[in-house]
Amino acid sequence: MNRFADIRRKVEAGEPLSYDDGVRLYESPDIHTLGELANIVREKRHGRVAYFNINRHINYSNYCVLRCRFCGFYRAYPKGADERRPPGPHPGTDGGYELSVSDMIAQASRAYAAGATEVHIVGGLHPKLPFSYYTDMCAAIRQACPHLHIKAFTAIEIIHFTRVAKPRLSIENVLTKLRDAGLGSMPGGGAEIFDDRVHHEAFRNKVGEVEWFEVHRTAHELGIFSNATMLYGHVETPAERIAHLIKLRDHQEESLRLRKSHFNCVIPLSFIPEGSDLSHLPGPSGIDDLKTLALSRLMCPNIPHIKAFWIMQTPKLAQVALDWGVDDIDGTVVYYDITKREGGGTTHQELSVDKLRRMIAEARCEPVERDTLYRRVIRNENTWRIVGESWEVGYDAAAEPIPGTSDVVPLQVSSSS
Ligand code: V47
Repeated sequence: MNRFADIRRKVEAGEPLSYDDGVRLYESPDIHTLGELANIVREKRHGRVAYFNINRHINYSNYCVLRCRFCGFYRAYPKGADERRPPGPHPGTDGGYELSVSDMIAQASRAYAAGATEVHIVGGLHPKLPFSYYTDMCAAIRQACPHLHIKAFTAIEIIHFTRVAKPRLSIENVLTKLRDAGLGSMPGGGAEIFDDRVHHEAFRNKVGEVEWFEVHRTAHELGIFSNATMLYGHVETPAERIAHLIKLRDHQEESLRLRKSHFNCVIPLSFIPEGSDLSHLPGPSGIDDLKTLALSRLMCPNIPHIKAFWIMQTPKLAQVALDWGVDDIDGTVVYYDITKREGGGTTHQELSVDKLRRMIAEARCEPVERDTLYRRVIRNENTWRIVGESWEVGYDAAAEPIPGTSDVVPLQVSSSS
């Protein structure tokens, strides 16, 4: 019964757990005590509140210069393609696409008109698009949707932009230009697992932890908030996950002490093998998901939120995880192209606000709609505002965010301009 008395004492006293504590907890079959301990940290910070948001994920292109083995999203850029061609789908190139800036405005505007507070924008490392494409995209969305929060670009994309910019730019310059154009904060993608062996085996040519942390350090120095992910359940060991989480905790400790902003959230991403070069692997089990989410809560008590991204953990497991340290389940999402289940599935992956609220309430939590920075969103029939802000935004909850919904693959709809 008292197997974890020493760890419980540390958790209750708010002391950091050691690497050995983390490994011991992972190796124990007692997932209930693990969940209970994680919930001590969760409830100290958030009580029974569980957050969701009304958001829209938009993937601007799946062309990528990398070939990460865990990724089923990337497509090779066609050899000999005319770089001056208008962005759009390119039949015969295995489903490759890139959206024009006007496609992006159209998608963001529809989401905004239907009441979304956030667009989450990421894509592959496109070999040809100039840096101005990304600043133009942010500026155009900012102009069309003044209060829509633009959360965009993983640390890996930011490094890519430093290289495609002509002349090359520093990380600080890239982030400053994007922020001036409208970027609000950064998502946590591209972290995978901070370990040389795993890096070599699963994503050899991607920039590694040094650069990933450098981007987030610079963002935090500039006052840009960001998130942090961990992709688990492929070729890494549980002990390597613990080491990854401790690196995030150490970075956060520095950012809280020295910088203007910090990580808001850890998102442990459950590996989906379908469509990747690692499709022979089984992917994490439900127990493994729960253990990893709970350990993320326990190992990183200085990072405010732990998110179960329902697209990857599934809505059912994300709901149960609200008792395993999780306080956030992401949002409505609507379209998601990076991972798809069930034999390649559709990009239309959506949960309604009603469904999100019901899932949370059924788990005996209080559903709270947040904005990207975890401020409460207050809605009336057709306006929303954020607590502490003087402006409000009108919307039409009945508006269909994207015409045609489920059978349309909007990422392949292009306009030329
Ligand atoms: O960087 C790629 C991962 C990430 C697979 O910050 C895969 O709020 C599972 O970062 N199975 C993108 N994961 C998603 C991401 C994210 C998602 C939700 C919220 C936030 C946030 C960030 O997806 C990539 C990569 O690590 N990924 N392939 C796969 N087969």
